[in-house]
Amino acid sequence: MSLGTTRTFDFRHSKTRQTHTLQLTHGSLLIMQGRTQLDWAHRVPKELEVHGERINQTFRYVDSSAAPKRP
Ligand SMILES: O=C(O)CCC(=O)C(=O)O
Repeated sequence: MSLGTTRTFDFRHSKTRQTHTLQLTHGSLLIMQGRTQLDWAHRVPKELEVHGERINQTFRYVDSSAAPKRP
């Protein structure tokens, strides 16, 4: 849940390197379900200038058995 200033949110697929970008506007609710957390990296990229404040509230279910294996 995003509250406040709009920020960019990026996804990059771990194998194909396909990317998606979206804007998290005030009141946005982003749900990452299925394999999203396993197959995609995500970030709020640094920006040179951000005007205003933003609060992000994240709820996570952590399933350690589904974690990717380290090489
Ligand atoms: O600030 C955000 O919306 C991103 C939060 C995030 O990437 C995370 O909780 O993993």
